Amino acid sequence: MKKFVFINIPSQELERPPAAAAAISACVRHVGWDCKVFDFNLYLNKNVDSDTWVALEQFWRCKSLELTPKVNTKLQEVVDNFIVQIKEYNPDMIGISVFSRFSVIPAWVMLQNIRPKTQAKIVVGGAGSYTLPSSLPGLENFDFTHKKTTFAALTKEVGIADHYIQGDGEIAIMELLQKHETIAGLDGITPVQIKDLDNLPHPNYQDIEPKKYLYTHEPGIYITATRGCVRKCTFCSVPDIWPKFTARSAADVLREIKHNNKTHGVNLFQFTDSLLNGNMKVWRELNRQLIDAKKQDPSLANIKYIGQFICRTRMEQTESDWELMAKAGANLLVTGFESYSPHVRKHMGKNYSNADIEFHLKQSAYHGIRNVALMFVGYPVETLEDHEYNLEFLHKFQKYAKAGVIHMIRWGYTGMFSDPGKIEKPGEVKLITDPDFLKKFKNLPQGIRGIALGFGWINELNPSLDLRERIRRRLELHELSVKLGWPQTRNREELQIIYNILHNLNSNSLDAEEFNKLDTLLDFH
Ligand code: B12
Ligand code: SF4
Repeated sequence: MKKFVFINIPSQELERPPAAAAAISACVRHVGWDCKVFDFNLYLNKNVDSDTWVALEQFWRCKSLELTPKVNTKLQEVVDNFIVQIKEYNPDMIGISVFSRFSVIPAWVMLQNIRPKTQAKIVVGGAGSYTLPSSLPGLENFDFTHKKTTFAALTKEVGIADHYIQGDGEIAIMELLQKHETIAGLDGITPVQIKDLDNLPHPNYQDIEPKKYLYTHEPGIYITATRGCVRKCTFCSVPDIWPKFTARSAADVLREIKHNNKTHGVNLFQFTDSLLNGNMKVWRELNRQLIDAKKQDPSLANIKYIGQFICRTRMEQTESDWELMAKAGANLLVTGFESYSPHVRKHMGKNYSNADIEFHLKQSAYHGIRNVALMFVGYPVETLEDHEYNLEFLHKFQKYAKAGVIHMIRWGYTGMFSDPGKIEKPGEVKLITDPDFLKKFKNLPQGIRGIALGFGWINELNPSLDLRERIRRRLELHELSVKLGWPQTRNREELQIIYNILHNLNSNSLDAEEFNKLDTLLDFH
């Protein structure tokens, strides 16, 4: 029997087993190959001390410029030991999974080390593998502006991988192992979205037992019920990645939930979907079936779920939808309200009203469902009046933040747009970029330089919203959030990036000095 190794690359959170490993290993076994998952993320974490882990994460996230010799030596030792295990299994093919852009550097290290030590074919996949490889050490002078290449394509080009798969991996990997002639998504061929999610093998966790992960409260599992979205918001890449919203049947999703509850004893399910409530009919049905299953089998009573959610208009939902969700186990909804200004939301392509937001939060409060509120600061059409709405949001819903109904808020600074063309609208948005930005960021590490360049825009039709003003608004919202006791998520990292970027604007007309002490000026509690 042919053998496949799936390697999960850091840096990823360690809360739950990686979903891609479970999905792809199931497909590999489905076509008659033996498969073993090796989670290098978990292995590394277990084999280095916490200082080394932090140093590695910082470097991979482009927050530090280099690793100390001590950390480098330790990393090399762990990589060598890890590869010994792979060699013992003696695979015919190795899959390398690159979760996000923060996995690009460690994936490069793994490939360079493993390639000379194996005869196995190597295939690279994952959302991080089709980002620009601009963070890779040694490629500082590579001209990515003119030679657009993805990390995955580069690995094939330099010979450390044989293939790469872009987009959803399930069908593509099965076809690769079965030696199909043309495979959508393989080696630069345009990927095709999977239309029938019900017929894919269910993800399998036999090698990545959820209880072995470093969960906060209880072990859990990722689950995917839909791909794509029913909306097309200007700033979002989801409709480009998955042009058609596709949902599994409620019955198939429930089968997977029950199986993982019985096999691994997990009650917590985190949906990877871009939104849970994309198709209200399917959504209601899943909740109903979960409630029925809980009634029939009391051992399922503690099942709960978390996932991303959209705020819907009052017309699209009823109070009983919320009751259904609560009974089915809705625990945490990550909801992109995005702005409290109707004007900004309208431009984004979100047509719910402020009364709809209030209804959403009221129902959540009534049923004890928590929310993470995702908000944008400095969207190109945002005026001072719009910004005032966001400040009002903090005052108006403070009671929900204090009560835990809004478990966290994230004020996302508006940086780079994946497709600026989708934002531009005659009479409203005409984006121009400061041609000097590249020069101004020459002191930044490559990985952060990419992010920094996304700061260079200005909307010619709303010129007072320049970089300084966008950051001022971001800081004002941060400070008011702290003052009013709002729990915030991920803001330290984001504000530090903003700080570093300002710090490096050495030839900019902006006076970066006043932000130099940002770290000590700002209260992060
Ligand atoms: C859940 C999630 C999270 C969770 C959990 C992450 C985790 N497991 O560690 C949290 C909130 C913690 C998170 C964090 C981040 N995330 Co996130 N996240 C997601 C989300 C919503 C689902 C991911 C998932 O599990 N999907 C289900 C699995 C099955 O899909 P998958 O991993 O993509 O794998 C499929 C294919 O990629 C492919 N594949 C994957 N590996 C391999 C390997 C081989 C060999 C093959 C053939 C195929 C293959 O096949 C799989 C099945 O189709 C996605 C968006 C999305 N809807 O996909 C974003 C997404 C992956 N995240 C993203 C980002 C940027 C991040 C962060 C960097 C954000 C930040 N600034 O901090 C961090 C970094 C992660 C970290 N260090 O912890 C980006 C990645 C894009 C990029 N180019 O970097 C995505 C795509 C969102 C987006 N559109 O921007 N994330
Ligand atoms: S609703 Fe969310 S996932 Fe859908 S397009 Fe808008 S931002 Fe993207």
